[in-house]
This record gives sequence, structure tokens and C-alpha cells, in this order.
Amino acid sequence: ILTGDAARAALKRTFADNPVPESVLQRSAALFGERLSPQQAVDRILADVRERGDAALRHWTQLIDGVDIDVVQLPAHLIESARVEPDLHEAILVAIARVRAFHEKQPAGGWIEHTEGGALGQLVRPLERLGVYVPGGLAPLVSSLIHTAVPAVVAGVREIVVATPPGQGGQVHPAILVAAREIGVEAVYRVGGAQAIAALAYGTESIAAVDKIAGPGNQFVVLAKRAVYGSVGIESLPGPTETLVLADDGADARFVAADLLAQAEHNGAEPVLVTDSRELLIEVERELARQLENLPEPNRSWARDSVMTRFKIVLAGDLDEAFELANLYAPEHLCLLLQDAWSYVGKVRRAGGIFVGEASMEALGDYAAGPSHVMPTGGTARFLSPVNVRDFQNIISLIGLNEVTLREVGPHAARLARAEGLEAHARAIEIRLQDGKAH
Ligand code: HSO
Ligand code: ZN
Repeated sequence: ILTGDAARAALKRTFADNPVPESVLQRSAALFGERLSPQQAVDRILADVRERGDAALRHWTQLIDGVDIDVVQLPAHLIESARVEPDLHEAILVAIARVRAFHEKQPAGGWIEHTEGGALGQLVRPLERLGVYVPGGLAPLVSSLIHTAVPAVVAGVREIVVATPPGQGGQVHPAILVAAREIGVEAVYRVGGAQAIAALAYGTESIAAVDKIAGPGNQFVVLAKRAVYGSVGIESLPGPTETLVLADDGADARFVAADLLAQAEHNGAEPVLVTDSRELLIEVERELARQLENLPEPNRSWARDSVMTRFKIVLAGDLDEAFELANLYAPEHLCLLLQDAWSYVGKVRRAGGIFVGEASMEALGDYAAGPSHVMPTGGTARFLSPVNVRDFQNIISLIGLNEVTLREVGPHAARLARAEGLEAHARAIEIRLQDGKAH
């Protein structure tokens, strides 16, 4: 149990590079015949895809996923014919509709102001082609597709393509295909990992390069995204997820424990409890042990790993200190299980999302509350926002001034140009002022 300065030290993000797990090094030895760091492995894959295109995609997919994909793009009829049970289909539709309705509320238009001095403005244009990475692995993250692609649809992006690692036999989970169809995704590519990021960034024979890549992924995907950034837009570099539950003595320990465990079940997750109540803390620990025992496998092992290795429990002197610590940590998710939780919202300065009160648990937000569940992790809420419509649009500045403004502002601009030693700039302005012919 952490208090005071020890809590401050534990919650302050240090941003040291994560140590490379031995299992990753062993895997790279198996793949490359030598022990490469994840970064070195990613660099090799990126260079190979850039050089050899589809042939490299097939090679790495065979080696890493153990799957032969002679055709990288999933045939369209498989998207058309994908089916899931009716209840799940309905749930997908509800999630899409709620995420869409939420993002349609976002003020995202541009503006043009006309005055007697002419017009200035900001025009908003959607990106043309977006790549959404959908992690495969242990569970098909259909919600990640919805929570990334739907805000892009609202932004006006017309070409959205998906890359996801293929299962044995090259198939993609039907829930992902149904969601892709309902969202109106253009194409699904059966490729994952760094090789998928390379293909989306550089293009190959069968995958046209995109303008931006969005969506969460594992350590290799994140390293690859960081490496291609600049050649292509990158929406964020999401790390392991984290949730800070801020609870007082009025909170129901069962709910607190349930929210922490829901978080803990994610790979590498960091659950944090901050409370000003020692009684609650003791109750939560008891509840946590009980609920953990009742989870089925493999979820219990996943959750136990997070709870045993990364769970932080903080006892704050009062709620003011609790909020100070929460702002210091800048959590991806901040869950307020407080009496009169609404009255504390104004105290939050840094978080990806605030979940206010018992009925707004983070797990609901993961699926169907409305806001995108792709939120800034690792303390990046200090400078990043959750995925939103603006991530999928560009702004174009519009300058349409006339002589009135020119006469007023031109001499100042010319003076600044000369101060910078840029004579031709100054003259380009003055040539209009001199002959009085500027319109
Ligand atoms: N809580 C995760 C997102 C997620 N949860 C997807 C379930 N599926 C990161 O915000
Ligand atoms: Zn989750």
C-alpha cells in the first residue's frame, strides 16, 4: 500500500524503455537464427517488405503466424457471406450506432470568415485512405475495429482498409468480418505484426499504401508504427492499457474489484486503486481475491498476472490528494466511484476518459458507451486525446485577402522579411503596394 511521496513516485511515469522479455528474445532467435531485440527484428521486417513487397508478406506470415497466404486480400465474398449469431450481430450494430452517434456530435467542421479585408478560414478535408490495424491473437478485438473505423467514417474517410493477422487456414474471425461489412470497410488484408504496418505504410503489389494507420497492436506493431511515422500518419502508439479507480468509503467494493479485474484481464495491464478509505481498501482486496478465484481460465491467469505484478494500491490522505495523484498519473481510464462523483469531474486535468459513477463502468465504454475506447496510454494523456473525428481529417488554411488588408498588413510583413534578410519576400509584397494595382 502506497502513500504520500511513495505513491507519487510510483505513479509518476518514467518512460524508460520496457525491458525485453526473455520469451521475445527466444522467439527472435527461433525466427532469425540470432537473438535480435524487437526493434532489430522489426527493422529487418520493414526493410524486407519495402524491398520485396508481397513476397515478404507471405514469407513473414508463414514464419510468424504459420499460415500460407497466397492471396493477401481476403476475397470479398468471404466478407459478404460472414455470419455470426443474431445476438452478436445485433450487439455489433448497437456498438456501431452508438459510436457513430457520439462522434457525429463532435464539432468538426471548418470555417471561412469574410470581412471587407477579404476571407480567411480553415477548410476541413477527410483523409483519403486509412489503414486500421486489428489485433488478432488471443481474442478477436472486434470492438477495436469499431472504435477506430467508425469515427473515421464520420470524418468522411471513404477508403478504410483493415489489416489483421490470419488464423490457421488464413481465415479471419467472422465477427470482425461482419463489423467490417457493416462499417463499409473496403478491404481486409490477412497480414499482421510489423509486416502489416510496413505494407500499409509503403504499399506492396496487393496493398496500396495508406495515408494514416490507426488501431492498437502488440509491441512489434507499435515499434513498426514508430519506425514508419513520417512516411505515413500514425494516430498513436498505444501501449498496455491502464485504469485508475478512484473510490471513497461509499463505493461498493464488489464494483471496484470487478472494474479492476476487467482491466487486469488485458495483457500487460496496470490496474490502480486510489482511495482515501482504509476500510474500502481492505474490502476490495478481499473481493478481488474472491472474484479472481471465480474467473474461468485462461482469464484468471491473465488477470492474476496483472494483479500480482502491476497492481498499485494507493491510500490518499484525502480526496484532494487522490485527485492530485490521478492527475499526476494521467490514466487512460479514470473511474470515479465516489459519492456525488459528478461534483469531482472539474478536478480532473489529465485522463483519456472519465467514467463517472457506478453505471458507467469502463467495460461498457470498451464496447458500447459511445466514445472510442482507443485512449492515450502510458501517461500520454498529458498531450494526446482519445481517437476522435479530427484524427481522420486534415485542416487546410485558406488565405483569400484583398487590397484592404494588403495595405494595412503588407508594410509590417515586408519589415519582418527584411529583418530576416529575405529581400525577395519583401519585394513580392511591395511590388503590389507600389503600382497600386493590387486587387
Ligand atoms: N480496454 C481496452 C479496450 C478493449 N477492451 C477492447 C475490450 N476490448 C483498452 O482501452
Ligand atoms: Zn478492456
